[in-house]
Amino acid sequence: MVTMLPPKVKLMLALREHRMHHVLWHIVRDNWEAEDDDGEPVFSDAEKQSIKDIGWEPPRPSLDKDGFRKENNKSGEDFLFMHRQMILHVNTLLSEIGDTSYPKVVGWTRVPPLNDPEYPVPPVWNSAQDSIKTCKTDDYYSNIMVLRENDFTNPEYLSGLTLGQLGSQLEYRIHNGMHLRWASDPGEERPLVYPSDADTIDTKWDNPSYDYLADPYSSHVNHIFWKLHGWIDDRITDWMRARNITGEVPWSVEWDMNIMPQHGLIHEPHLMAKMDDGTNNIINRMEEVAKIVNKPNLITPFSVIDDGII
Ligand SMILES: [Cu+2]
Repeated sequence: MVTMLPPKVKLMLALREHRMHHVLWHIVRDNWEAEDDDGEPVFSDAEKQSIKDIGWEPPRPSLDKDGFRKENNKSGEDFLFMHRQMILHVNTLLSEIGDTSYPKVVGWTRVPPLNDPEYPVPPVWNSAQDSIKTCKTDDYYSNIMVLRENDFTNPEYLSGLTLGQLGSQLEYRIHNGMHLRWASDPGEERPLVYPSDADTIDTKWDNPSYDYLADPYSSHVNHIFWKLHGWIDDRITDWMRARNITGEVPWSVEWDMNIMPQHGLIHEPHLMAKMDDGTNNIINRMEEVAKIVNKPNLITPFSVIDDGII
């Protein structure tokens, strides 16, 4: 049965600070090393320095200058860790709410197959980007997605990967495709670059009804995000089993959640009740980062759906 997120959770996730956090986290790490068609870096040295000064330098870039995955720099662990933090965050709020119909995040037990009655693939729309059109096809499921699912649940395959390789492969070889495949026509789409007469992302996109799965500003507001990320997160358990690892997840890198907000959650779930100076400071810093990254030629999050950009 499909259960929707309790309204209180959806409202929390729709807060601007959570939207900003998620979109910036993905944009900064995807584009840190990116170059445009003329071979110019997407972020200049000065811009990178500003982002560093604000505390938002990605610990490890996830893509190289050409948009290919960096599989061996442990950036994949960042992906798994940060999204696990998001799940823990939502679970904390869910346990406070105590709604028995939705006690905690539970991932898909398998990627929804063709014609799944509970999680049908929403229809394609005319203006959808090509990568969305591709991911929604039956062919994409049958020839790519289900094979990847088989790999990522196969102990033999998993045992040959490091945790960082697993995270990188999951993110770009199946997770991005899932975001696009289950996205619904948003009607109006948030422009990736806000207009020159604006100085930040329009607050109209903060409405809880904007929960478009193909935009990281809104994807986590959509209940399907939690099904697919639950599935991704469960692969860590499969991987540990395949490598005979018990106990804690053997993260090989350390995160300091206090000084590096990009790693984890920025707030307690009670955020709506208490906004203090610390919260405002975090939000202001994100607004600064949003200004720096507001430019064309960015690799847009979720657009890398294979080993390369479609
Ligand atoms: Cu994400």
